Amino acid sequence: MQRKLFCLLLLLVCLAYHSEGTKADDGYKLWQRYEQVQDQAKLQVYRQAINELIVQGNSPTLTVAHQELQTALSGLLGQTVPSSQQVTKQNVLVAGTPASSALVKNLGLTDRLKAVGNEGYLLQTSTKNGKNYTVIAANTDIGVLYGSYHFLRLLQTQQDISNLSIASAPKIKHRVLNHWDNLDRTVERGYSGFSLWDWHRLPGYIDQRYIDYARANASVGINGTVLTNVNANALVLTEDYLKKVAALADAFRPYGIKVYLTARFSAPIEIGGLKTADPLDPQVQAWWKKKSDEIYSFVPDFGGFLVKANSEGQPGPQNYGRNHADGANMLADAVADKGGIVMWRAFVYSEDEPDDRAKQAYNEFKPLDGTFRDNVLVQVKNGAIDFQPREPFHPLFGAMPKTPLMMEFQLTQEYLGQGTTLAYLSPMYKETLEADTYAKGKGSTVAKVVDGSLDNHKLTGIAGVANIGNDRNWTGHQFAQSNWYTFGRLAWDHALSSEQVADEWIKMTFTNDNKFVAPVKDMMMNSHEAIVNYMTPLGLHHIMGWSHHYGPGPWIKDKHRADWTSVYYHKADEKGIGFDRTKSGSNAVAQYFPPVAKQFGNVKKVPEKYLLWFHHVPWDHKVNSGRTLWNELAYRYSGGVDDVRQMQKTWDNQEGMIDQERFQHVKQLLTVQEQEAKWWRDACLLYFQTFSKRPIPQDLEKPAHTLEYYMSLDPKFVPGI
Ligand code: BDP
Repeated sequence: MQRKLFCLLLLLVCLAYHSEGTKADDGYKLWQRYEQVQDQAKLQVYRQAINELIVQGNSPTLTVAHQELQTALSGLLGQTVPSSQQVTKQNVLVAGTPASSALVKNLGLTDRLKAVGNEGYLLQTSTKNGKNYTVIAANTDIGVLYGSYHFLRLLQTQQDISNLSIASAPKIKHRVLNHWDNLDRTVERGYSGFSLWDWHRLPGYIDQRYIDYARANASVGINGTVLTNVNANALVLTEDYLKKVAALADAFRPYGIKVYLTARFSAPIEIGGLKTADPLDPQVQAWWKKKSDEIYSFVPDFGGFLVKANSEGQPGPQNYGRNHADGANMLADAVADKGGIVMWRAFVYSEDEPDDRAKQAYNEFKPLDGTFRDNVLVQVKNGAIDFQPREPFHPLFGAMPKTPLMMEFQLTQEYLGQGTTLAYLSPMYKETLEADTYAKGKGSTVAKVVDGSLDNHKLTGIAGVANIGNDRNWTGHQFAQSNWYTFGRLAWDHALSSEQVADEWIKMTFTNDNKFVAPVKDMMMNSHEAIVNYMTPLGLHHIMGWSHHYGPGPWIKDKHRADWTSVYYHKADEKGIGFDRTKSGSNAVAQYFPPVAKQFGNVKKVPEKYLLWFHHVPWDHKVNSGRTLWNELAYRYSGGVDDVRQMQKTWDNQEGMIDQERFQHVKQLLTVQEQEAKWWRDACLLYFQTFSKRPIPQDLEKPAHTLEYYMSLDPKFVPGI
């Protein structure tokens, strides 16, 4: 009897453990989990509102929309929704275009549809002949797919769907992931395993991952993917590889995703047998034209090329005395007749140039404004150095009105703690997008430059350097999924708030329970600032470990390039710290429009977060808090560590709210992050103290080791190099 009771108890415990919310979960499903709606009242309402699904039309894209709706609805509603071609029930969910669906055509949406363009959609509640319709309507099949994902998001986040009248269209045309993936499957600056692209088994083997990758991208409106590293390998342009590229393009096409490749500028020599890659040489031009035609024969909707040229040792037009426009235009001509584009990167700085690295891209590119072909976008990183934890916006934004400028954000956390750190990056992206360039007076935000509205460009784009690899959960850190999600959502609509995007992502990824959502959202919202504080507070930058960029390395000096050392950037000495970019220094501030230049150039007016980016500031300088600069630095570094501890507490309180697997994954990584935060704090304060010669304030935690100890740390085989 006792044994029976024990077994029963054991069974109950097991059942409880496996009940909703505690199931083991490896994170593979991202934000597309489609678990049954938790709120019972809402569930009933949804079940009533959708008793039939009608998707008319059978293109590949409509077919995947149909499948996605069916799978998702049966998961979310916990019951199969019958799917038919004719209305037989009372409350019908309809998806289609006026061309694919007579139902959609006759629902009187024609005028409103005009406003949403090629990729947009309407979500509309309406009644006709006594029936109730929830309509997902678009002008194109891909619009229907995007609308379907939006509709599902409403259910996943338990929104009211009883009276829908939503019109949505993307603000930016090309919303593209940049994979820095090599053909040997290593990923430059990748912290989530190896490349998704299994080149060896392509084209014969289509991994289910490719499909799930495409689904995830389409669900947030990403419509392009650059498959290969900007540090390019010409091999990908050879026939064998183009067949593999074609197989990926075929897999992605139904999801509205175009494939792009990086073009190695010296490819005509390396794989074409030519003696030169001079962009003005007719043979070189002919080679690229032929190569492009060949690519289009494999991939008829090939998107075009992304190019890193004359940057960090990569070949480019300057090797032949030509400029960036000469190079970009040659490639642009090669793809123009097929509708291709060239994304030419402005991430350039010269090995031989003694001038401030922050100024060099502007100096090289601004004079070229107006000389690029119509199908060229110049792709500019968010800041002028290189994806630092925080950078002021790049001065090129607003400075090239005749050229469409494409934003390049980094999703992979090269300088932001890499694979171990919880960093929600929406606030950082928004900080740049909302920055005012004053190019055409107040309100000339970076976002308006990028979405084309400031200078009336139709060709617009935004790129995110992907954080995706073959780790089971795609992004290494569970929370890094949020940056993939955010990138897509902001690329579609940069006016969304970081809070809203986080809210959606948490609900879709974990749970709608506000006891979890509210604190976790707060934690995410503060996460970027915490990292900035324990790594590079007050405008410090580029002081991380040599080459792998992991951990602190403010002492890095005497390397073959000054601008790859830390001392070049922080310039600490016994007087103070920071890079003087005002008139008395490099005068980089002058690259901004006057109102911005004035603000950044004035030590009393510069936002404190950029203080040491623009100024060399005495250790005893009083900052906003009333503290001296030295003390403020110490408090910031310590505050960053405290914030991570707070994140740990917040997370610990969530135990039981979600599955153990993801809970433990995040918990362990937060423990690692706390150790790394202390490492940053102690190493940086001890090092800067050798210049400031001032004590660390009494009430702050003391460094655990000596400076020599921190300087001796030399992590090996850091991923991603
Ligand atoms: C830097 C990376 C380097 C990239 C380069 C780039 O350290 O690996 O190749 O940017 O964007 O952030 O080209």
